[in-house]
Amino acid sequence: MTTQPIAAPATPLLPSAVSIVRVSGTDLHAFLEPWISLPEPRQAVLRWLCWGGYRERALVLFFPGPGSYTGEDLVEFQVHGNPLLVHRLLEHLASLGIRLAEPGEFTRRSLLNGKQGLLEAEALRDMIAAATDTQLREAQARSGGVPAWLSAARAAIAPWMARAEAAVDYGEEEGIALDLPEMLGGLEPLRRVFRAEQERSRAAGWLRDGIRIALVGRPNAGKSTLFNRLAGEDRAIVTEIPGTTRDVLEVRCEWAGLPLYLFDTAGLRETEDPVERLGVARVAAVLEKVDLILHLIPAADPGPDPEILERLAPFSGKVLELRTFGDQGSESRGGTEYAEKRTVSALTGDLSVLEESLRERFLGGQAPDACLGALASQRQRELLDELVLQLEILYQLPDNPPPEMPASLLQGLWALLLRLTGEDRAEAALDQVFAGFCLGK
Ligand SMILES: Nc1nc2c(ncn2[C@@H]2O[C@H](COP(=O)(O)OP(=O)(O)O)[C@@H](O)[C@H]2O)c(=O)[nH]1
Ligand SMILES: [Mg+2]
Repeated sequence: MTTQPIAAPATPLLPSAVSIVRVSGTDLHAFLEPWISLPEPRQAVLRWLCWGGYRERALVLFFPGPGSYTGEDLVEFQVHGNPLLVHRLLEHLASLGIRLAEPGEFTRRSLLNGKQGLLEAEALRDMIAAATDTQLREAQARSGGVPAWLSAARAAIAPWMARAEAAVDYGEEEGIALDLPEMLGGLEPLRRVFRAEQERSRAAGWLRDGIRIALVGRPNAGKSTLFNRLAGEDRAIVTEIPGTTRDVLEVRCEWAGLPLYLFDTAGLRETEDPVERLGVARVAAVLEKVDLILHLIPAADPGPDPEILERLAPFSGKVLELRTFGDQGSESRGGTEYAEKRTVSALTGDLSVLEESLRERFLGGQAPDACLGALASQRQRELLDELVLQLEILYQLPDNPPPEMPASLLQGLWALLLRLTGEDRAEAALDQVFAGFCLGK
């Protein structure tokens, strides 16, 4: 297939040592040779690039298709890292008939040319976007493409699909029937694998996307101290003066292997101070959007503040109460049974109870590493959920159904498997995936 050649900066447009401009197309000689002679394949060669009054000495590489990243001819210009120079070079390439690429278009071409699959492309996109160590490792764990369990699922479903279709086409005259109980027995291991992977992918989704957590509680409950402790840096001001934190502070960090977005909030209380009041109002918007609300209650308090409980009531499903000041003696902690539950100390860093609770809630009790390699993006998780649903419907079929019923359900499963790996070439799905890419990848 002939395509119009594309070009894009592969490096950020910032003053830097080197900028790379990449060009991909089915026959780049035709477009570039009138201007420069291309070097031998896969050799870095210095060339003077001259156009419109500019004179740039660049390193040029040529990767002929199909053995290139995109599967097409690929040329890389390594020029001095001046953003204006890169713009001028791209303009010149445009005058040669090489247009600016869309975000992700290089990878999209590599996909269409069979150089990589959609799952690999998604892993690549997520790897580039990863901001914490766990996110980086999570994305890298998916870089191998189609996981073994998915290939096994296809191998398990294919023969049943063939038999179901034969039963539909020839059943009556040839006496071919589909033995439903036998099939359901045969697919039972797959059913277990799907469910296990669904669990793992829920957890992997949190690792990929990060967990948004708001810290709330009465003034001086230790919110900012915990915020700083989890973030590993002194971001929020901590004093013993109630009402110190007035705005919502946000930090992105990784703690206990979990990528977190933390929101430190103003203490939730009625206040006359107009600035503090605005801070309290902002908390409401944060509570809406977070995945978890950590309600901090000093262990010496007799219990949670009723006014705060009332404010948190609409979010009760995502509130976790934590007792703070766990380092202080149990007498000063009120000595009640309530005070002993879920106690942490931000001062000493004894936060094991919090770590355990987060793992329980978001990773199904597993360690972050146990979730690596599972399907993780929203697109992948939604398709996996649908796979599980579809397979369950097979198990709900009445006895001796007409063969069309299992046959169409199996075809549905098959279509979902193809959509997951992008082999159905559905443009809408590709658009969704590649919208998240940066220019030049
Ligand atoms: N002993 C002890 N003091 C703490 C702990 N957490 C916070 N503090 C102290 O309590 C006071 C209020 O803490 P701060 O984090 O500003 O509370 P906030 O108003 O909820 O943000 C400060 O003097 C902190 O040093 C803790 O776990 N143990
Ligand atoms: Mg504070």
